[in-house]
Amino acid sequence: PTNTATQSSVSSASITDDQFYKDVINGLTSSPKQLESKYFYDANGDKLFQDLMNCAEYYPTNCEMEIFTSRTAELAKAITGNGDAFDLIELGAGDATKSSHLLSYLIENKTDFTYLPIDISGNVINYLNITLPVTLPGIKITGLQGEYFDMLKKAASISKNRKVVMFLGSNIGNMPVTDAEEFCRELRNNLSEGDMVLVGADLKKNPKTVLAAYNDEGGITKQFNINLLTRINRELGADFNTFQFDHYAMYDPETGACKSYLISLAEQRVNVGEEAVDFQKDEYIYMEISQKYTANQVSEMAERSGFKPVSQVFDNKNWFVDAIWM
Ligand code: AVJ
Repeated sequence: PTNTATQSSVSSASITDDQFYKDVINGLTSSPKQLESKYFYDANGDKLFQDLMNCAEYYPTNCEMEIFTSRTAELAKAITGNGDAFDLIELGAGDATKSSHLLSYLIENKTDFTYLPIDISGNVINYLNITLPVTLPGIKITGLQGEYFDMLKKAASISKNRKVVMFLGSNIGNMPVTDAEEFCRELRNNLSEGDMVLVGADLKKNPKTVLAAYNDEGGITKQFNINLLTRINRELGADFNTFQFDHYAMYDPETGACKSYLISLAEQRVNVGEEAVDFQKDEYIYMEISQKYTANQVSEMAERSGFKPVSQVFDNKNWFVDAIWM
């Protein structure tokens, strides 16, 4: 199929230097083809993820929300030290709906802390910087837009306070197990003695429950994946025909890996910037992993990456855990 590309509206000189462009070309010229799920979150992707969180099948947000609303005191007790000021850093803060329950509890209890949300999305950081001082009067907030470790280093250069790093929503699941472990080790290396982390992980459960969350009846997960193709079209002057791709999700209860793919419905050529990418019919693009763990595997990961597991807080169904490590 031929599409009418609109590359004239894009200055390719700047685009080819762009990290997004490099990552997309790299992924689409690899075998098998892949794209990075961290790029799902443009303004449209943020909105689609909001829709996902509101859809019946997508349970992780509700589970962690239950932990943050009904076990707030426990979480606060675990992370509050001797009363000295500390920095509460959140990696991938999103709209901070979960953490705001903890923030509100800490403020009410006159805890001395500064909230430093870090997110790849500039929309998200602007939103938090503007709305949180209104919804949570008295909050000290410094939003940081960028990659996690760049911004973590920046946070450490701004303040020498003890750090508590939150990594919620099972965002850790968007890495394969060995990468997640490496990520935790790097996190540990960026922290000091006495610093803590609060990691949210989605737990292994009935495989049908997991699969349904990533294969919803309403097709929001499909749109969420397809939106990355639309983003590539718009931002990188590509000509994906989004109707020629379908979404496929699978969950392996043995490994705990839940993976999403986009399947090419036809033999087709897609132009991305200066590159032509050929697809076989039925060829897949590997889009995302959402890894599930047992509670023990979460503690093992802590230990293997140089942390000490301190405590674990579960929702009522034991579908999700917020683990505290030192
Ligand atoms: C935001 C990474 C936690 O993997 O469950 C939701 C993203 N992908 N549905 C997840 C997502 C498909 C989500 N995280």
